[in-house]
Amino acid sequence: MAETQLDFNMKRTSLTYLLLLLFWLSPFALFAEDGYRAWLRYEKVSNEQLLESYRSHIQSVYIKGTSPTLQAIKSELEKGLGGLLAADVHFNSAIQDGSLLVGTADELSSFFGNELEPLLQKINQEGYVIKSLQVDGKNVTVVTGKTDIGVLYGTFAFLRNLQTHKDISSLEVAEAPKIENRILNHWDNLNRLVERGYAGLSLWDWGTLPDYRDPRYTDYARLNSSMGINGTVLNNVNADPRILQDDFIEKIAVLADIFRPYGIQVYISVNFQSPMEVGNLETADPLDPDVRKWWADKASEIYDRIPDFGGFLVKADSEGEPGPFKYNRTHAEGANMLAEAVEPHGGLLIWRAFVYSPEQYDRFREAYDEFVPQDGDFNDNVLLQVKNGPIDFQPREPFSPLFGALPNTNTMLELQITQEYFGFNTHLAYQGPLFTEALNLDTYAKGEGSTVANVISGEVFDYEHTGIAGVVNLGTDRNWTGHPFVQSSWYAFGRLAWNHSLSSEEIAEEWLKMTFTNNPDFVEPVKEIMQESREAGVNYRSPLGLTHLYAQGHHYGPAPWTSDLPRPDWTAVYYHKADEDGIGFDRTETGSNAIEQYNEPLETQFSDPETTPEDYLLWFHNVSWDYEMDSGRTLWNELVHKYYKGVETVRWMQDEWNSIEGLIDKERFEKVKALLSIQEKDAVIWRNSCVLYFQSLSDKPIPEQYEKPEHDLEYYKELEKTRYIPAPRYY
Ligand code: GCW
Repeated sequence: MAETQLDFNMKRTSLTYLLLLLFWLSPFALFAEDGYRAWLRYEKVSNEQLLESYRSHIQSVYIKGTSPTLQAIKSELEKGLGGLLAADVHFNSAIQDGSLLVGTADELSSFFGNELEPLLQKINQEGYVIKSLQVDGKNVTVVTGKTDIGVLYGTFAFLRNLQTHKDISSLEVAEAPKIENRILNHWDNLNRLVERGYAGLSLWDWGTLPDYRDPRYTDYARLNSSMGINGTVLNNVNADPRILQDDFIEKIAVLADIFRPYGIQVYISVNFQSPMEVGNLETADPLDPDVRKWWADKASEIYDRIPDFGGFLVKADSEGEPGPFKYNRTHAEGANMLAEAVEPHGGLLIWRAFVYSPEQYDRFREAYDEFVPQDGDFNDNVLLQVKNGPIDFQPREPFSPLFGALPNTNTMLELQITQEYFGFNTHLAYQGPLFTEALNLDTYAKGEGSTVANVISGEVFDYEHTGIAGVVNLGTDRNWTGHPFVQSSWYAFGRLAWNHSLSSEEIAEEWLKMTFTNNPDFVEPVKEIMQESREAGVNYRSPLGLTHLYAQGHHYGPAPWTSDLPRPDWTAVYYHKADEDGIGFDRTETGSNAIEQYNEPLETQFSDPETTPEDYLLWFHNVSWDYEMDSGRTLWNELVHKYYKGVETVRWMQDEWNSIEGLIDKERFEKVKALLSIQEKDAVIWRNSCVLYFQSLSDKPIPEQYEKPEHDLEYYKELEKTRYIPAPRYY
């Protein structure tokens, strides 16, 4: 009896296992996807023919070197090839047909002599070469570079070919980054709340560091390194001085150890007042010898623990953060003191140019007016970090005139990946088109072709150091970014930091293939959605050069009526200047004359509404509601048209997304679908709030063909006060 019972139990257990196995093999389980792997999913290549071809080209791996980076490469190849080819990866010490040779050019030179020289000459220390060639009559593929890190980047690039189903039979690639420092900025507070972060808590679990090394830190490094990101600023620019305490330095050192094999240097944001806050000094005056010594000692302490520490990032005399002004010192004096502290160790000092004060009549002018007179005053290891636009990461801005105006100051670009002004984690707003637009705008600093990208890569002026930064919101959400598509902006930033001549479209395509599927029935329509999504966001929020119509503080919904705040430059009316006659900020000679900050021919172009691109019209001009636009519509009708178009595009995005149902996993399909429906509702709120508010000033009708706003203006004003805002209060 007992035996029978046992038998039965065993059968039941086996049956349970069998059912479980069947479940895991079922499409539901196979497609289970939480987004954690992001674009490094390494799913088996779905096309059988291609799979066979890949298997024949990669039969084994010959890897030379044992450094931690080479070990990271080996483990990535195990994961990557193992997954993509659905086969065990054989590491061989002999070369055969179908060998993948991986190692630095020095290590591998015995195999190919000088054959790779012409390609190697095209790359720098971080670059890589991938080439199909013959060694001793065997067909092999080489992934190499001048350094281990170059080989790592090459490995990721090689895997990307497989992930995106490219032909790998005759590869010949030589790639190297043009920008030296490709850095993420985390606005993470030490209490783990992330300023403008919408994806959970900070990744850095300071409470369990340095003892616990969360495996997630390594995955973070892998994802970033796969794009060539080589630096990360761990904490918020609104910096807590405690980051410089010994206990934090220990914690940071562990993160640096984890990131090092992946070529990622750590930086921290520091508070200018630190010598007083954590150092017991009575002043933080940058010219005071004790203060200078304090910083120099602090830097030495850090470098003792972290020899490849990147340096400091500083937000000073900006939005209430302390800085040199209190001591009547200049930005350059403040920056140079810190630069001298890190200089003996090879560190960089990154000083932000995000400054504006309530006294200034036009916030647009301020950074230029403060920094241009100091061009040439900054030390060689200082980089000035400038946001792409003159105001603040708005859905569309002209470029900051600082780009192209600082021949003697290393100037780097700051972009925002986190969607502070694009609907947080609920709206789909791929930033690729914004980033490429920002990079490709021409400053005319040295004639045509002096694009922002060429300025920041040191091609226009001879900069000592170059850099690009992306403010990112990664958090503890399983998928890192909250909205699955914010991953695409993180990816776009990384890819453009490596190669700014890529198009947003090709990046979107690459990302979609790696993150979802290579199926063109999915990739094509969703790529279109991504490409349109930024413009949709501009249209339903602030078309034609309007800006900053946000509800204060959180920046989620609209409040174009805001007029009464402690600082005028935090109100919306400051930016749109609408009244019964017209709308827009006059930045020509009759107004703030900010356009004088641009080089010719831009100054002349922007001085006349007729020659100003309509996308920037209200950035530079106050025009009448009846002003005639290119379309033949009046400005009022065009404005209404754009607002309605923004909502229509979101509805079109919904339809397109619905059309791909069944082509990807249910989890992500359903999530994006639900988020698009939130976005549609929000877009309608934006449109109605703005159109009704501006109508209260223009006194013009909403043309017949458009659906009437559901509610009146008062309703939307009230909504601003009562609505739930989907973000943490970090302040
Ligand atoms: O746009 C503003 C943000 C602040 C941010 C600031 C900055 C970190 O609203 O949250 O502070 O920019 O860039 O310093």
